[in-house]
Amino acid sequence: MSIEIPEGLTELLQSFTVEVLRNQPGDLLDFALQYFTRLKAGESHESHSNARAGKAVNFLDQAVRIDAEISEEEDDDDEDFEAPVINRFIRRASVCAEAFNPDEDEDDKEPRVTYPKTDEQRQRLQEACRDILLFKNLDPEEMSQVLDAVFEKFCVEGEHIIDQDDDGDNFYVIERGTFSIYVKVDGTEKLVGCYDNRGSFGELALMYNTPRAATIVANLPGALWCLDRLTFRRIIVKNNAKKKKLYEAFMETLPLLTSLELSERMKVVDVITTKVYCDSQRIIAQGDSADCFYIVESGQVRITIKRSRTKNDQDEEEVEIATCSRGQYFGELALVTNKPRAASAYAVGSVKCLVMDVQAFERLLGPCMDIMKRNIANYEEQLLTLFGSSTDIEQQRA
Ligand code: 1OR
Ligand code: 1OR
Repeated sequence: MSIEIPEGLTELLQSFTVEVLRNQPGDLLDFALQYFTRLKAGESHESHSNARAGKAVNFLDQAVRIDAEISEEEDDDDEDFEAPVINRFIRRASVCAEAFNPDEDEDDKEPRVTYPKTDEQRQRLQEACRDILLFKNLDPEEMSQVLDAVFEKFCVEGEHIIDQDDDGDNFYVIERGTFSIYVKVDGTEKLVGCYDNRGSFGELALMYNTPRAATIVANLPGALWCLDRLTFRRIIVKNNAKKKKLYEAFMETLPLLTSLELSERMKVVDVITTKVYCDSQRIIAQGDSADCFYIVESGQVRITIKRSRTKNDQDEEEVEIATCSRGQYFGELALVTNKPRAASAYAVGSVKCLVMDVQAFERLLGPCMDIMKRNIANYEEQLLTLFGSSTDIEQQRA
């Protein structure tokens, strides 16, 4: 008895197998569903690869609707717009180094992703992204592309958003929820930090094409905004390349960073953002909880501390205790001691600071801790001179 092999079966399975081997999807069934659905819809591999001749194509690229293609095909028919289909669950099995040349305009080559959003979603998204340092230096057009490209993900308690050593798929901005950070130390996972309803994570693997450096687990049901790897690289990494050119020389002049290797100093550039303050603007408020570290790029910063005018008096005055100018830093004390801000900081004239978040501070500035601790010991001495007894110091710090 002979079994007849239907015409086309071999080719069909072969093409599918090639795509699987190319993409190494985490969820084979999901990948197959996407692949065959697209095939059925006539959006075959071949038709797309013709449209993007010369570029190695993988299935992830196929699933993304490309702006250029949309405009060619449907420019005059906006009403038929269809949400893009992106298999965001595909995890890259291996990542090769993608050199980034900031002088080359990648905009025309890379796919643009758009997830339509309701006004309510867009408002929540803008709120969540407001303080994300990596977005701070983007121009309005770049920011708008980022807002278009992110998609929402709801997570359940205990869900692993990222597993250490995996390849990087997305960058995540927290909409709500708390997330624990674990890092493997001698094979055992150690809790090293936590995100509490704000912040972002997952940028390192995408920036440096390295495996995930930590595991991130949702402690509660929560929500995240996810930015896919391609868009992250096209916009954020490109922006960082510009930043590197601007700040390379300045980094070399900072006494604080002398203990870092050149490559580590460049990583500092990747995570910093610039913030501008006008005259008298408060940068840090004494007693607040801390999440940032500052280096003065230009202008002067006045550090003040509150002091009671008389003993047992609630009436306080602010005394200037130090000024920081170009190349000096402040805001490290609360991060090192894990206490509220010990002093306030105000701009004198127009001030520009480089700002780094606490996670980056802990991750990158470990080797600079000796210098910082020496300085902190100096504060203690100055404080003794200023306030006299150590009991007063404790009161000031309480
Ligand atoms: P990623 O793409 O490597 C894991 O995926 C993410 O965890 C990482 O990007 C960071 O965004 C985030 N060391 C490494 N990654 C960290 C850390 C961290 N904290 C958050 N992430 N350390 C903890 C610092 C508080 C250093 C531990 C030694
Ligand atoms: P922070 O995170 O506590 C306020 O936020 C910053 O002001 C602080 O980190 C330091 O960077 C800086 N002398 C000089 N600078 C200080 C001092 C200080 N305290 C805080 N900062 N002190 C000596 C006073 C004569 C006070 C030590 C408690």
